Amino acid sequence: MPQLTANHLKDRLVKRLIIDRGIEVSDATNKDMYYALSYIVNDEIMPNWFKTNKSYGEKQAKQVYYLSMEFLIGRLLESNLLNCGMLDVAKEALEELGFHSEFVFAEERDAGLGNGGLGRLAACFLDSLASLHYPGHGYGIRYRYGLFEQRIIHGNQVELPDYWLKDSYPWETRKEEEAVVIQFHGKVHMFKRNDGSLEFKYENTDKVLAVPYDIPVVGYKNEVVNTLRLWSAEPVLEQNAEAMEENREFYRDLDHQHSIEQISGFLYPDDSNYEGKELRLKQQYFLVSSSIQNILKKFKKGHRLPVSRLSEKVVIQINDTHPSLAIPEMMRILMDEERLDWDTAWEVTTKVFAYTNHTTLSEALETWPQEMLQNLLPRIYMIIDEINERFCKSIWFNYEELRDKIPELAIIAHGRVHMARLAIVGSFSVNGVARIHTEILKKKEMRDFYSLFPEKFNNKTNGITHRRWLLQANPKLADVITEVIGPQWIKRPKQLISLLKYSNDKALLEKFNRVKHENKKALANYIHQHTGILVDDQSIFDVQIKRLHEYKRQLLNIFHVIYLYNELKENPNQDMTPHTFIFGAKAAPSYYVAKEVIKLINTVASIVNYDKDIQGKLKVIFLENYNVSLAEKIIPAADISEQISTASKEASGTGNMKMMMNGAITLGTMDGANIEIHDLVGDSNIFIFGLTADEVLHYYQNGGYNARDIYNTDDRVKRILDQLNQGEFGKHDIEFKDIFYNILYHNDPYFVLKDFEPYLETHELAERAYRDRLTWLNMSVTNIAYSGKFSSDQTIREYATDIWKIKQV
Ligand code: 26W
Repeated sequence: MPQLTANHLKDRLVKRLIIDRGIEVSDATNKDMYYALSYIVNDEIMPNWFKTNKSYGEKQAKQVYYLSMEFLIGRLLESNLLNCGMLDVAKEALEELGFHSEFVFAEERDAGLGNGGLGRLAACFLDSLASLHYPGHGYGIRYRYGLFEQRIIHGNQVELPDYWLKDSYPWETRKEEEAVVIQFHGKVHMFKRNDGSLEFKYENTDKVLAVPYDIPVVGYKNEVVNTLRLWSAEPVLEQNAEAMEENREFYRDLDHQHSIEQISGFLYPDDSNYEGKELRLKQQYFLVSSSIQNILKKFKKGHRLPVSRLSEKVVIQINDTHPSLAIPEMMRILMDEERLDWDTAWEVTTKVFAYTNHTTLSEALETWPQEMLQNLLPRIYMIIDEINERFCKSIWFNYEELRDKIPELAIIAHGRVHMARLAIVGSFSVNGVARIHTEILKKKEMRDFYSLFPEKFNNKTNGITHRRWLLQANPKLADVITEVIGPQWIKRPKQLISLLKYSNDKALLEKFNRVKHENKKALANYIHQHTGILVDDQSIFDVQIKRLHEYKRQLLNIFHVIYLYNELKENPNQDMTPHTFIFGAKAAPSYYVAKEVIKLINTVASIVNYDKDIQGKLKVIFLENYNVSLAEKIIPAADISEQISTASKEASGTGNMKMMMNGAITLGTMDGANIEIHDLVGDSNIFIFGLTADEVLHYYQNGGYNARDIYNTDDRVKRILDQLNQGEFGKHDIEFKDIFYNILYHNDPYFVLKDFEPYLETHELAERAYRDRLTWLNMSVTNIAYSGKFSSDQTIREYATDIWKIKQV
């Protein structure tokens, strides 16, 4: 590609504005500019997209398909520019035309097609697949409404619909000619063929059309463009003139149409919380049926091989159990359409699927009511039933010692279909997302399955794309790094390790310090604009950003803030480094306790931020509508990264890695990937506190500890809980009583009180360390240096070699 210059790009923008929008630059808004630039970037992407697809075809490469109900991709213009190698030129061209690139990029609505960690991981993986030149694509749902938009009104979370497709979305291409039909309900008829084999026919099914919309996934400066294919549900257009004539029928049809479009209508906002809603089951089958049909169609078009050899060319990763119906769906097509017998179909299927588990929380486990599945997907249910029968029989005959355990292993048990069990039985690989998480799966949660299939289990510690989370989100830091160690780290992030050589170089540390401070100033500005609150950019920026969940313990964090506030009220002249606590978190709309915690954080903020007595030493900021774009603003400015889940509960975490890569120091428990961060940087570059996973699990086995003892003996704790109970933080004296009861009457199931004292002590250590600037900066650079290990490029290489057996092409 000839080198694109800013002048050249300016010309193209000017032309584009006239041709597409009929306006001159002087009349163009940021939005006009956003579209003009996006279409130009598309022009660059399209030929490479075509070329990539062609080369995969020619090379007959094995493909990996990542099936996920969520892809939290955020905005694409800036990352596409970056990956196309056009970002600097584009920024220059925009500035010269009188536009701020930041405002132009901000015109794009976040594609919030995910809840949190699982969806963002899928997005990072796509970026790495394309950047490493792997033939890998995503399949998901094109929800018309993404994750709700959060507003905070009088301290409470209010949810607004996220109609992200309101304006046209420049990155998608509708591929109507590749639409497929999905069938629900109906009756299954069984016939015997002449050769004695069985044939299944479906009657009176409800048909839905799945129409794909393709989004390009651009690799970093390598001319590779992979595909994220999102399915949209539409009515199948059968010309039924008679029905249309009758008005009543017409309206019935509108209803019908509406109920079909509902299937891709909205993303369920529950994170780690299973609800057995039929519409969600429909969504899952809609995703897997359209994707599997499409995968097989492509396989047959691209290869002369029989479908019995599918696993030589195709591997499918299922992102948690949500797409696990893909397993019986594959069996259905192989048997009912491709006419394979059961054993051959099963052999093919179990060589194609691999399953990733993302949580051990029992409330997240998917089990569908048997009748619901049977009624919605009769043929799929028959197949699951058969898989179950054969599986249970094989245990009965081959594993006598597990006979008693059959009810706990069976896929269908007590009237429910257990999706994790189906996923394990139907896959050749089962992986957890951090070392400790995989160990807990093997030793506890999936122990018996591990004894049955030890060879299936493996660990793949999560990762994050350093392109979005460092190069794009923190260009100043990226520049300093390149200045010091050269640009090789961009393609080989592990080379960040060379920074260690300079971690005592004062002049250099000063540069890192300056970058962090500039990022803090930028965030302080954002905070001021959006909340009206002035924060001190010299204060410690202490950040906890993630979904709101009891196990993540935002409550522990805010208890600490209340404690500091109480201390300062008693002794306003106390010597304390000014501290800004920053929160971002969405609660599932139906999660009452989580919403109470949001209210508490906002209430504490409204008291602390305006109290003159404490001389601005403490600020509490809750930033509303935490999403990918907001994360990109907050993370580069973080000093302390709060990763304080109850040990054993956070499968991995990925925000911990993002903040580490941006020079924040982790203050956290020995949980998830924090443990692996600790392994790398060592005791002196991380602040670890609290119960270990073993201790937590031990307490659970023995009925917990006594929370009341701590309430009765620790004055600081008593003070805080009484303040909640007596309404000191509320307009009404009942406010926050539920939090009080939850802790004392449910015996503090997440060990907030138990870990409180070590948490305070560790914060004191961190504050002391922060004052020693050189030591702190050294810690910060050490963290950046080791963070290359957590690039999703590394994770994807491990998936590719250990599980997928695919090659870079
Ligand atoms: C059906 C309801 C439901 C919805 C979402 C159940 C479970 C989920 C996800 C599995 C929750 C999730 O996002 N888990 C997070 O996955 C991240 C990526 O692996 C991990 O880093 C987080 O620790 C884990 O909580």
